[in-house]
Amino acid sequence: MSSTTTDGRAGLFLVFEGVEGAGKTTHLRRLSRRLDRQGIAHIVVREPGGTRAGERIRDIVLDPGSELFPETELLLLLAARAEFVRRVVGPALERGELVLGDRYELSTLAYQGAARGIGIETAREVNDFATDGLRPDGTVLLRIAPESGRGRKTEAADRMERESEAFHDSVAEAYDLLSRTEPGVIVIDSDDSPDVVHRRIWTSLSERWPDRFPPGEERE
Ligand code: T5A
Repeated sequence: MSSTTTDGRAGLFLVFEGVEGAGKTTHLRRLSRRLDRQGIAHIVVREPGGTRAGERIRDIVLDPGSELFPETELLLLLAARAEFVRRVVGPALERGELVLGDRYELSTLAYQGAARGIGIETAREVNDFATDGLRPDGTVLLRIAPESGRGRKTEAADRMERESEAFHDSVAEAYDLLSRTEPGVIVIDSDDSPDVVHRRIWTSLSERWPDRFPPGEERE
């Protein structure tokens, strides 16, 4: 069964957000495995990336050797997003698919708008131009203290992860603010075991979209 969202599209676009190491990738994978087991069609996409050009832009933005002004970083990320919404997300939603995204506009508002100092409203305006106003139906914000999230990471730090503690604190503060001011943000406490956090996520999603996330316990 496909649900029709408030703006009439057949698909459903849900985005996972949070600071570094909040568990977005971990929980999207787990959600995807559970949806597969239940035979519920979906795609998982990540940003920056998701298209050939977008993956190349991702390499530039995350390369510790790249020197970028905040404006350059914003425009690169949104160039990637312009491709991503037109080639991937928009067509998938038109086909009625469930699209699960690893980061989207809240990342831009928090990282570039707030932490880089461009301004949330300026970042939003450029974002709206890039996306033609395409909004997610819901955003799952995995909340964890930035130092705890960073403490979970084991791989070499990329360009964003190498930023100062103050930068990452500012990202976290912006997410907190946006969780109160932006529509459709579902805050999930992520500082718990993966099993507990997964149950929280599934329960929240099944309360809102039971046809895509059937209520009940997880069965392996
Ligand atoms: N960016 C992106 C912008 O600045 N502006 C934008 O507009 C966009 C779209 C993307 C970077 O780009 C920036 C933000 C980012 O800095 P990325 O590599 O995609 O770079 O970075 P992240 O999305 O932050 O990915 P991370 O891997 O850092 O974080 P995740 O996905 O939240 O965390 P995850 O799932 O990989 O987990 C990290 C570790 O923690 C463990 C996992 O096993 C893993 O080892 N873990 C847990 N451990 C204990 N308990 C739990 N509950 C755990 N959950 C996960």
